[in-house]
Amino acid sequence: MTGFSLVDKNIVVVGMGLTGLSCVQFLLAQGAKVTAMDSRNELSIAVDVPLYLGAFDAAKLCKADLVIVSPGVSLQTPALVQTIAAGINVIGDVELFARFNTLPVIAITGSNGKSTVTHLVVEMCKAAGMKVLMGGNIGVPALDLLEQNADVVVLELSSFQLETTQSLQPLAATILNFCDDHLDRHGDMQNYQRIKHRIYHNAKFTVASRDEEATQPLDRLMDIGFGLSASEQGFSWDKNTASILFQGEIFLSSKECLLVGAHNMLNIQAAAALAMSAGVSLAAIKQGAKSFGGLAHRCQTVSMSHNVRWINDSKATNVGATQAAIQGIVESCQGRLVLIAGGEGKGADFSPLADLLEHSVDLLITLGKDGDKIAALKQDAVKVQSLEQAVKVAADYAQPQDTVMLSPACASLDMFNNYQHRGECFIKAVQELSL
Ligand code: UMA
Ligand code: ADP
Repeated sequence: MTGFSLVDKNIVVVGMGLTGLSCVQFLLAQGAKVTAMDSRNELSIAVDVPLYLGAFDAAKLCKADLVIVSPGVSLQTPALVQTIAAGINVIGDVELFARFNTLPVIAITGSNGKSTVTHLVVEMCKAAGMKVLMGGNIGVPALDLLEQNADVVVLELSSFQLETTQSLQPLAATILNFCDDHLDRHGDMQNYQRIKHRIYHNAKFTVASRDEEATQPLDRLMDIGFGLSASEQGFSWDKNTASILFQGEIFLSSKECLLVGAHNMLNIQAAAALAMSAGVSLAAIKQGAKSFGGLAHRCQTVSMSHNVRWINDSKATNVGATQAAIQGIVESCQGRLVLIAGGEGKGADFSPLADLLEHSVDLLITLGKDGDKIAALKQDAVKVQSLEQAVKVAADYAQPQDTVMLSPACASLDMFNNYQHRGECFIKAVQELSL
């Protein structure tokens, strides 16, 4: 956006995490007068601007020229409701990024697969010799990418970020899929989907699932589709040859890929469609897809001790991810499947798991705040108090050829710092079994 000056503007940054800190640095460099707020009572990091801790002060917010709110802070927070009602512009860091960015952007959202698709697109662009920047919900605040030279920026965007973004004009955008997630924050599925659809506003090319209409743009036809059945158009899947098709012709056999499971075949298709929109050749797309081995904490085999396969899928923080993980893993199970699930359910309905729990899972072990709700879906589920205890129960039960998978269908914050911490605790507990 040209002509948008921040010089001498009174700007309040709300939330002093990764996003807030990146906003403060950016705004200071732009010559703004910056104030920071965080609802914690203490902050262990130094901030270069006046900082107000504790309950947000609506009076201070209402005097600002602009308020930048971190994704983890709900717009329903009473002080922000008051600020918005007072007519103050409240935006997020991605909106600020969009107003200053001059590079082509590939934007990715969806309930599951965002990080995997983001990395796949990056690999495909790199295989084409492009200089590529990656950021957003993936852990690198979007503003940190400004001022860097590149051919393309690949952004993973959450519903929290899209809720406060209007000006992004992606070269290509996708909603990968939908399942119940973050309903504690967004209220209901309709509102959650409405927020995610903001990614298509002003997008040049749109990529969506042929199988899931809700992912498709509301006001135009999608440009490239992907799906789990064969199609003459876009990317698709041929069950008979277990291959990804492009315009009805075999493009890539699943055997050539390191990624496994139907959900990952969809992820490769979506990434291919996005990369193609950015001008990446089919050869480079194929090369990128073949070389990508997946990310930590997503269906990762972490031990084969005593011939039992232990899988860490700690990043499965919602029901859809755990469904995909069970479906993907069952195909390669030689023995029984033990599932460890539970945590902070974020208001989700767990009943879509019932069928898989009954037919594909032999033993269910649950823990965490909403563990009991999952346990109620399967007879003889074992409820435990800690992940270490869950691993012990699983180890006592498992025989050679069996698989034990941590795929919680819940966020981790009731018991752990984040999903990485939960995954690392799982790996440690599994490693300690063989000591
Ligand atoms: N805070 C308040 N009041 C509140 C809530 C939070 O003051 O009511 C403060 C906290 O005390 C803390 C700061 O805000 O100091 C944290 O801000 P934040 O929660 O927005 O987190 P950031 O560190 O800025 O990280 C965010 C994203 N986090 C969330 O959306 C919750 C990161 O995504 C993202 O990588 C990062 O920006 C860079 O863009 C993480 C995430 O969990 C991975 N995302 C959710 C998900 O994937 O499900 C959406
Ligand atoms: P996100 O960034 O959206 O959380 P990730 O790529 O990190 O997505 O994957 C998170 C979890 O979702 C993983 O545990 C994985 O098993 C599952 N998953 C990955 N891709 C898909 C997909 N296309 N559909 C359903 N689940 C998926």
